[in-house]
Amino acid sequence: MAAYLNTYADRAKKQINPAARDLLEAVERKQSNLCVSVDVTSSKDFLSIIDAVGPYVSLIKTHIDIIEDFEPSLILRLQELSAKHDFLIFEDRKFADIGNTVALQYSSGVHKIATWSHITNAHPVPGPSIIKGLATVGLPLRRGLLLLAEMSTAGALARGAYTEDAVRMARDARDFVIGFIAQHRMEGVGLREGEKQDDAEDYLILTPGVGLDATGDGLGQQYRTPQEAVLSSGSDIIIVGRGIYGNPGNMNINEVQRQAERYREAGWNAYLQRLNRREE
Ligand code: 5BU
Repeated sequence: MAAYLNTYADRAKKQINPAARDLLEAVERKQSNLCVSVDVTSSKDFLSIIDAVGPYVSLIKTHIDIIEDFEPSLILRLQELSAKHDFLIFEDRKFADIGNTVALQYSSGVHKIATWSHITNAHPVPGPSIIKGLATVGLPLRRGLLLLAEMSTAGALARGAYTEDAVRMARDARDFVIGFIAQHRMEGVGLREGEKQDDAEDYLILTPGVGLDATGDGLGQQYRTPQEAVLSSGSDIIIVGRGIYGNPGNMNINEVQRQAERYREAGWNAYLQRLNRREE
C-alpha cells in the first residue's frame, strides 16, 4: 500500500524533515487538512483573517510581498497567532533563480522569510541548484521545501516531462524537499530506467485551486472541490483563499470564519473517506 494512504499521525512518525513532521502532527491534532491562503494587502485584514480562521487550519499560506504596510512587527503578530491557534506558516514565495540569489532572497531583505516561514516553495525550472541554494539557508533552521510540480492555472507549462523532472529533483534531496504543490500524487512519476517505486516514499501534496462554489476566477484560476482534490487526486492539504474570505474589500469576518469551518469539514471528511475506502 502506498505510504500516503496511512493516517496523518502515522505518516508524521516517518518523516525525516522536521517541518513535514510538525505539519502532519498539526493536521492530526487539529483534524484539519485546510491551509488558508491569505492574499490581502493590508496588515489589518491579514491579521484579522488569520485570527478568524486560525482554529480551523493547520497551515497559513502567505504572500508577504503583497502587504502594503509591511513592518517587521507584522511577523511577530503572525508568530503570536501561529502559537495561539497552533498552525504552521508557509510563505508561497515561488523562488525561481540561481542558488546564490535564492539563498539571499530566502534569508535577507526586509522579509527574512527563512526566519519565520516553516515551509516555502520553489519552481524547479533552474534545476537542482535551486534546492541546494535554499537548503544552505533552510536546513539549519529545520525548514522544508515544496517544489512546484504542477499548477492550477489553465494552460500551465508545468506538466509531462517537466513534472517528471521535478519529482526526480525531489528524490535527490529527500532531507529538504518535503513534497509538491500539485494537482495529483507523484508516486510512480519520473522513475528512472530500472528504478522501482519506493513504497515508503511519502511526499506531501499541497493543492491550490480549491473552491466549493466557483469553477474559476476569470484570470486562469481553475477550482476543484476538496472531495476531488483529496479523495480523487490524493491531495494531503487543500489550499483555499478567496473561497473563504471572498472580496477583502467587502468582508464579514463571521462569514469568513463560517467558510473556514465549512472547508475544514469538507477536507477532513474527504480524508476520512479516503481512509475508509482503503479498508473496503
Ligand atoms: P484562491 O483565492 O483560492 O484562488 O488562491 C489560491 C492561492 O494559491 C493563491 O495565493 C495563489 O498564488 C496560489 N496558487 C495557485 O492558486 N495555483 C497554483 O498552481 C500555485 C499557487 Br503553485
